[in-house]
Amino acid sequence: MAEKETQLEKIKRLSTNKKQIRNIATSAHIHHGKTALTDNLLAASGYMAAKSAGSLEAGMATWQHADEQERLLTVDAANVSMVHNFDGKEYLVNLIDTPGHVDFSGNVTRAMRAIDGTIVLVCAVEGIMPQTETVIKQALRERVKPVLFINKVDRMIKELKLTPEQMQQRFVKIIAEFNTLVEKIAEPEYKEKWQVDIKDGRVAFGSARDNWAMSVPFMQKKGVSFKDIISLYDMKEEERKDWCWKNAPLFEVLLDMVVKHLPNPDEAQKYRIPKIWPGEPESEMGKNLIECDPDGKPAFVITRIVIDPRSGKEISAGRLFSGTLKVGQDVWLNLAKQKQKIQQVLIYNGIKPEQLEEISPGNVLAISGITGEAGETITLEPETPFEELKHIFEPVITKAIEVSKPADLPKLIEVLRKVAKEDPSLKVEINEETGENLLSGMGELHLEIIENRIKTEKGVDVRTSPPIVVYRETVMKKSDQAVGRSPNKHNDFFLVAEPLEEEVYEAIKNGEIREGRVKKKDDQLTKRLREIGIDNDEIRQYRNVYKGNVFLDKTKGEVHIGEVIELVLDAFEQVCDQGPLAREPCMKMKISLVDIKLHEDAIHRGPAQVYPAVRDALHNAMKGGNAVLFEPIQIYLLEAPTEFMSALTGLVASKRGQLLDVRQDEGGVTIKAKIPVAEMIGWASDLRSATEGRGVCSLVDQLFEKAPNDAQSTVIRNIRSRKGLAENQ
Ligand SMILES: Nc1nc2c(ncn2[C@@H]2O[C@H](COP(=O)(O)OP(=O)(O)OP(=O)(O)O)[C@@H](O)[C@H]2O)c(=O)[nH]1
Ligand SMILES: [Mg+2]
Repeated sequence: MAEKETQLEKIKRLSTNKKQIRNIATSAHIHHGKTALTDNLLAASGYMAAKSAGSLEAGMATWQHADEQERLLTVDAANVSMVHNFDGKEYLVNLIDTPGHVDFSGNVTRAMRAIDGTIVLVCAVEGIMPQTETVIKQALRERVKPVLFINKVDRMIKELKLTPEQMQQRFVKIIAEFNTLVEKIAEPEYKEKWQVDIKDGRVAFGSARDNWAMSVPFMQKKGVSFKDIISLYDMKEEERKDWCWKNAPLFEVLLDMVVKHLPNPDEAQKYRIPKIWPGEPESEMGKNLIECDPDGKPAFVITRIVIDPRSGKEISAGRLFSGTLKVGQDVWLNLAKQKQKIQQVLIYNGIKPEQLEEISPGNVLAISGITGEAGETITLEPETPFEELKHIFEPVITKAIEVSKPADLPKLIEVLRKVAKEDPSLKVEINEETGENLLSGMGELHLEIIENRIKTEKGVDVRTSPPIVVYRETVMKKSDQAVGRSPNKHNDFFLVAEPLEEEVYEAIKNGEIREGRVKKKDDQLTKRLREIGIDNDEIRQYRNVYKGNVFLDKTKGEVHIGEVIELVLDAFEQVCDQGPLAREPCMKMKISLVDIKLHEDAIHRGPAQVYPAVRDALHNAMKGGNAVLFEPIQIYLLEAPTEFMSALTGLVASKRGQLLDVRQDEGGVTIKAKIPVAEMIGWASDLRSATEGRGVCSLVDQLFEKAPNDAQSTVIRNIRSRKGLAENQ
């Protein structure tokens, strides 16, 4: 039977056997070798010619956009599936190759929802880098278990010419740093359990490009020593390839590690579901999810949307956590609140999505016929949706985008809606009245790629403005009670604005406190606020958590409050989106409704009365709280040979930057610096010229800080004039 079975039939058979599935990703700092590894794994499973696997020049199999080949980097996450034999059993490995460039790391956040384990790659020469820490954070937040692959060991042998002892020392150092990160980031239960151990085989090392890998258990099995490995590169190329294929096959070492040490969906969902799904674990849905039950109620989460350029059809890839998805099924989209019909269910066969009649839970798969958004939970009837897919960084760079030919405007608007759907890290603001459309992204490269795709793939000729920095508005101190009166003068709202507690803000940012209106008693919110030390009375007053701001209702015994509170919260959200200083978004504010005077008759307190009154009250309260602008700041790690130390520090100083740390060792100089995003325009070329092209930089973190006092009024004036705001607007 085995001979007659096609690859697709085999995948189909394995996809129904939960114990023999692994859902994984590659994740790493930029260019540490994720795609080379993915390509070589695909090649070994017979999906592509071994000759061109992992070859940048020939093009990576998983690169699906021309810009990825042009720029030699991964932009989009790519889903692939393959079959691996381990200990006489076959396993279906669903793998997502993720991008390393920080501008695209939203794709990593979303991929993590679909998988249970990840291969974290670390370049043996560069070691642990800032983005390594970010991917570990992204994985652990979703309870995705990591294993470690130390890659580019060929460079370590050929360039650094290390002895077997030095090589081992270097591995030990990388592993120790990796484990320190796991210890620092993981939840208490996983701090130790998920540290990797070289002896038990949760660490492999090798060369993704040269198609070999090793682990300590594999070395013992094959009787290979570190000395043998070092002398690999003394062999002729053909001879080395043969030796590696026999003694150190990349696919076998890596996929054995995956099968042995990463969980199957059945095991993983038991502890992942309580973290990523906020519903009641004892409910029927809860039990179905925890058991990854094929006969249970279906629950599918969209993690990525691809729009077919020719047919315009949307393919939604994601993870099926429970139940069976079938062609023709009527399903419910919990965020969109709509019924829709599934047209196709697709499973990956290599890189190719192929149609099946139905697919079982615990798989990464795709469906068509649905128009949803990434993060959507698809079920049969309304259910508690999964936790929001919240990215670590926010978009900080914006460009205005306009069409060259006015007749193209409607087409541009349609295209912008599509790109925003395919790339949820992109924020699109469409203003059909003024025609000013804004694109906000994670960095200059991100916007450049999007602009190019609009031109080349979507065929609309567009122009963009120079980058605009998006600021934040907030308050510096607690205001007095401020009032806002409705236009009919029958309703008064009294508000107080004050800075939100740092810990509450952090908890919102980390996703420990969920954003949204607080409808009924929310146990998770109560628990977290209590841990922070917020008193019980105040916890009960929480009504809304919106973009890093909170709204509290402190009124007592007001009979009509229930009828207007939703309107009050609408107006609060409007001001959070566009603050009073320059219509920039607000952050880190605690707004309290302390008193309210309402007209007896509901007809006199509708939206037209409540909205302007609450907005006024809020504007006045923010004024009383010393409203200021915060600017986005990025923390970078800069590296260059030692002779460029003063050039680097000079460059940082010229960008209003601040040195946080300067280190020097045999590898060169490493500087940690804090630089305002407003000064980062043109950074890549400035860095290149300051270091003769030998400096590299990577983003460590992003935050907002008060813009300098002497710049506040100029910046506000500039933003207001750009937006065409009148004095009293
Ligand atoms: N010497 C050496 N080079 C490697 C190895 N693995 C990958 N490379 C090279 O490193 C560069 C980046 O490889 P990719 O596989 O594209 O890395 P990546 O992590 O997918 O990159 P991004 O997705 O853009 O973050 C390419 O030039 C590869 O040929 C390796 O084991 N040894
Ligand atoms: Mg890649």
